[in-house]
Amino acid sequence: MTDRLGGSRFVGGPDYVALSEQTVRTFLAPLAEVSALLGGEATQWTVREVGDGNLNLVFIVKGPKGGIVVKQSLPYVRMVGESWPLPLDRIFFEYEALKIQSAAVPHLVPKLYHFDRGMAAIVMELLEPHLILRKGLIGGIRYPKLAEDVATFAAGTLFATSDLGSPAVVKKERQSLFCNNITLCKITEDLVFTDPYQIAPMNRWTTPQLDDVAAEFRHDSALKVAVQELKWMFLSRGEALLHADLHTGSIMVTPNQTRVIDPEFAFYGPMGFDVGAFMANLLLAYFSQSGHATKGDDRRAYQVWILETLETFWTTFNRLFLAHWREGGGDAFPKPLFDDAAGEAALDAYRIKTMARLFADAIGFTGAKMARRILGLAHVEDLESIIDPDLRAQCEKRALRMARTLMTERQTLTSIHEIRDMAETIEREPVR
Ligand code: SR1
Ligand code: MG
Repeated sequence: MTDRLGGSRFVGGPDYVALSEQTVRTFLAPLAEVSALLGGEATQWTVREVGDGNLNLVFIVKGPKGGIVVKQSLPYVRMVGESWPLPLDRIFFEYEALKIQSAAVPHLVPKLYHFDRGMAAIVMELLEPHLILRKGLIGGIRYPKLAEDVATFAAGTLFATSDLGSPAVVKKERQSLFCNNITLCKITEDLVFTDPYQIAPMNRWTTPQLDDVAAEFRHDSALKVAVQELKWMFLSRGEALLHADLHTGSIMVTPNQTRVIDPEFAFYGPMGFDVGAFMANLLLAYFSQSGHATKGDDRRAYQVWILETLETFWTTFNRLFLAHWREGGGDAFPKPLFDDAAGEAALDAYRIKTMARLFADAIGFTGAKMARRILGLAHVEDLESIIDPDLRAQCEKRALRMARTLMTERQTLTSIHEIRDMAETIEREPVR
């Protein structure tokens, strides 16, 4: 079997077999720690396959004492089928990334119980009663701690894995490992940065309502330069270990708790990509709200909450990242070089300038991650669940207008207030 690049990177064990609700018990029974967590006998365990993502199998297993989750890679893209093979070993990158993230922000990622590379499976904590954030946003639920928690996750993981927060030798070892996550990076390179801007077999959009705007995206040279600059950054700037798929389907929540899951796309890339991914998905949720309005709730108040969350997320990320940097810990900008007042002032001015650059990067990636969910292969439930195609297209056109502006004007948009104002203005104005 060959992958999309023509190579063979299927590093599952010779005994790899996709699990089923029937075989999960046999897989788990010999694992002492897992069996103890579940309690009772394997015959008493209930198993349910619940995966609704694009790629993998996910089983929830419950026993008399407790529950766990088994996540297993399939050797192909679940949402497309066996015609699109994928390396099983993506689960290895997910496992390695989860370990690194858990060292930086243990309270924000699931606990790991077992990893079986041959079976391409991770056994981990069952997050209950957590809900996938995207579903909560569609349902109009408020999460008071969300902005701060995701900012803590992003600032903590990005800083700790960058040259600002880790010794160069550690970073290089990790970078050399994660640079093998080639096929999943290529998915992003194609689906986020390339396909929405050309005729591609897997693209789809609400048609005929969006035909014109899709064509405009394919013919707008300034936009294509802007998105290719972002792609170049994604390809070449290994600043930190990214989650690299930080959308609202990769976050599980209760009103009091947040957990970030699913880092199988992890690799060393530009930090703004993770920040932008989260902001993009908040904005997609924002623009989809009129499609979820009911007689009793026009969702306006909820939209205000989403924009407040966006603003708090960036301001908290900015503050926390700067705080980490002022503490230091990495090989870049060693403290002894700046040990007098003038040195410290110069360094701090540079830190502030870097955060402005990171904001501009993040804003550009926000735009790219919004557009791909409307014009590319993989869409989002926020918009897809709007049944009336005219109403859905109206929400999508607004989101695309914002996406395009974010990509082409990212260097002149300097504050999160401007982003918030832009979203509110676009939402108010009639859709052409
Ligand atoms: C073929 S995979 C489609 C998308 O699903 C994942 O969540 C990533 O976002 C990827 O681009
Ligand atoms: Mg995922």
